[in-house]
Amino acid sequence: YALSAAIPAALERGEFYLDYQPLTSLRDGRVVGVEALVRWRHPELGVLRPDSFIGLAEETGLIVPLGGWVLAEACRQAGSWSPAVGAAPFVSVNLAVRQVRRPGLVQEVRGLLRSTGLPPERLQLEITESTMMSTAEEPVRALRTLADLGVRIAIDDFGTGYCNLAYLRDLPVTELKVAGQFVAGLRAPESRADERILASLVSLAHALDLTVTAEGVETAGQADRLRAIGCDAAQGWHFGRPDSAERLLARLH
Ligand code: G
Ligand code: G
Ligand code: MN
Ligand code: NA
Repeated sequence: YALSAAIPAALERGEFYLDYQPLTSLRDGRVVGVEALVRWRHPELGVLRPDSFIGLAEETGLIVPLGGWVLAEACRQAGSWSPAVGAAPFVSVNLAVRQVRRPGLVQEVRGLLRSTGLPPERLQLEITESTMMSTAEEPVRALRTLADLGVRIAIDDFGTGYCNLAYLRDLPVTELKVAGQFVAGLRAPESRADERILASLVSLAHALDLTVTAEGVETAGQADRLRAIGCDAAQGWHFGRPDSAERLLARLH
């Protein structure tokens, strides 16, 4: 708790920053999007990964100001990315359940799109299955309003939570991000189950007009299998580790 209590001062001192990990098209190898991943440059503890403070921030409610900063910073940076070759990538931002439940979410996002000039189609919001499950009518309306504006809505870590398929029907989802644990199984020749689960998820998603991004893709072999299955995009060490916006953009140019 000492760590999370330090979040407000750390926000004021500018100790948080964003790295970005590419989402790469399996069809043409283009970087179609980037996921924003927050880091904390802590003055005594060094650079902290999100798993060491996001959980605490969610418990204490400090995820609201921290997540708000992440959203604003991601929109600000992405708004400045001019298309290098073809379209500039969209930026994908993780939203905690408390951020989705907050009444002001639509206004916040609208304001950020206006002030940064980021087109709505270049913002993707990632929510988890558990966020969907615990989300009441009001937040669902907010997500629908955002989707109507053109903002993309992705379900993160799909397949690992309480996956109630009715939510795919009722929520304005545009993309499924399939959890890396299914992709890890593609390495083992005997793991036919993972490959069949992935192929079925891709069929389900495409039948519902959703795109599928596979997470945790670490090898060319996994990428080949995913391409054969019809998966749209991939994210993982094989395509690029999380890195600064500057280095990622330099790679794109
Ligand atoms: O950066 P890393 O690859 O260690 O990410 C670890 C986890 O932290 C991921 O599951 C990611 O979803 C989560 N995470 C990273 N940045 C954010 C953020 O800004 N907000 C929320 N809610 N979660 C984040
Ligand atoms: O939001 P999410 O929890 O999906 O965040 C992605 C997390 O997965 C981050 O912690 C990121 O560092 C991690 N990650 C990204 N690519 C890979 C990969 O290829 N393999 C593994 N094991 N982890 C990855
Ligand atoms: Mn994510
Ligand atoms: Na994920």
